[in-house]
Amino acid sequence: MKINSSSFATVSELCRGLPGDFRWGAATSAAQIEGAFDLNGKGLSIWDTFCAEPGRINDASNIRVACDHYHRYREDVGLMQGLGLDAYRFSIAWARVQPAGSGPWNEEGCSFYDRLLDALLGAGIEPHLTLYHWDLPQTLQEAFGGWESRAIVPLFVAYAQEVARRFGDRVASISTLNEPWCVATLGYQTAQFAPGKTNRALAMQVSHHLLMAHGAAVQAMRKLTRAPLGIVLNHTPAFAAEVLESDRRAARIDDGLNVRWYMDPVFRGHYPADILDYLGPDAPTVEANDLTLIHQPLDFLGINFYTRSFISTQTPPMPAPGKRGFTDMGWEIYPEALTQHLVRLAREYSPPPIFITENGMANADQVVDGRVADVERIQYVREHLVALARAVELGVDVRGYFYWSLLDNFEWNSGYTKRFGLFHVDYATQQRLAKDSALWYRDFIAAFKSSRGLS
Ligand code: IFM
Repeated sequence: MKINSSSFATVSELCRGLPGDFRWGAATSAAQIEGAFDLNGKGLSIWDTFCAEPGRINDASNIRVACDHYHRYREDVGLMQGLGLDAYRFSIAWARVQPAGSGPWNEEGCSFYDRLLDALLGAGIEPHLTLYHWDLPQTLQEAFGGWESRAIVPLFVAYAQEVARRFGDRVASISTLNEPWCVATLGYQTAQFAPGKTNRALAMQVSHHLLMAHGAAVQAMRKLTRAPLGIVLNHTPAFAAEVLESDRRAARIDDGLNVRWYMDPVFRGHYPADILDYLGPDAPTVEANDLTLIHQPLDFLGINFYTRSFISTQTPPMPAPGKRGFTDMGWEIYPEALTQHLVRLAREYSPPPIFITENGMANADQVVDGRVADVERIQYVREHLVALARAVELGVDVRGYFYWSLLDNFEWNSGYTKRFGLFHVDYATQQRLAKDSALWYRDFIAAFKSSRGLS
């Protein structure tokens, strides 16, 4: 079935400024799709523990089976191939390959990723590997508090080195961390994510250890692999309501905590001074040379973009206008922020080439007569591609786009209640069904390639 061909023809035209070798992909992460939570020697992760705590996950679900990708990866690679994807972004479950997070490696766990990589390469799809997408081995959490201690850094480095040795020659890139802001803030300040703590000082210390682990792992992996190395950051640009004077100040702090707290040390070698002031006693302990370690040359920057944050200090706060509506996560749809933000990053940081490593929407999808007519998602993707293309026209070096997510999957504390996938998953049968957005994306990629004589 062809979907709405006029809309992708227009986008293809609007995307004419993108380089011919622009990568079209989709993304997932291990904990959200693999299942097989304790199979073949896999150790538990902090998300297994978190899911078992009453009240943590909205639908009281867990990640024991998820999308059963561990057993269905061939079928899933087939789905990617059917869409004509160039690239697939996935993560390694640390506890699958090294069950306790230190010590012996689990050959059966490693062989799963060997098979996955072989299947992807056989299908002509570039694998983009992420080392850490939130599923810390539980043993490390219990032994010394995981990211709460500097002791995590050498262990993460050893893990990264072994991954680089085993898989580095077959992957198109390695990202150290996915969204360290979420790990630190949602895991340690707001308790929405594992391990579920509420301590801002600890959250900031965790963010520092994450950044150190990133820098140290990049430095160590350079000697072992020629794969491009980078980091993936989630950016939610802050827009002030600009009703009160204080709105602008609050937006600057929000930006500082979400964007500059990670960009400044990675690309400039220091933390933002205004945020250190703002944090006061909650600022992390930083030792000599930590920032030099964090400030490593990178080959790419991954940006995950979903929405903006609208900052109002009024009581009650002024709501975001939401002219284009809100997703099923309640996130405002505001694609223009993507253009503005990319241009700002290029201007302020001169980063290496950027990949949009995640972008997508949760939608209240319904299967009706064997079809999911998710027009809202098609519209969302189209508008974000237009915004991305505009940034490229304005001179930003963006090399690829990964839709989040390939499949409906475990959406962390929302459990299975939010559907982000291009493919609908019936969790009772594990049947995958291409939504209209998947067919649109397939046809769009084909149109883009044919417009460049690539197919
Ligand atoms: O599902 C998550 C993903 O794991 C990280 N980035 C945001 C997505 C949607 O919330």
